[in-house]
Amino acid sequence: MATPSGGKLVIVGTEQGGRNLFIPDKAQIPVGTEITVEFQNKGQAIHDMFIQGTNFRSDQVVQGGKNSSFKVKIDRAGSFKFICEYHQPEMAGTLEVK
Ligand SMILES: [Cu+2]
Repeated sequence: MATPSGGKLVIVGTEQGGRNLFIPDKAQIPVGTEITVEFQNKGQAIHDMFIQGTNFRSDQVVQGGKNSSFKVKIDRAGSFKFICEYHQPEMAGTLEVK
């Protein structure tokens, strides 16, 4: 479970053992608070990170070895799925907002 540190939440996208995945695939942020998500592509493939049910997303194309930071502020508590649009459904995670 990842939580923000200094207002920043780091989520890695990569490949391991032939699978595409987020590390970690569970994170928690406070409701109504703006944080910066730094999505780090540490793999070889193109990945992205999109928080479903919101407009918050990384750049649509994040090349291997690159990062993409974006602001997130969600005003309602709940559980939000985040996905890589290139590798769904396997590459997904859960963001808890509370
Ligand atoms: Cu991906």
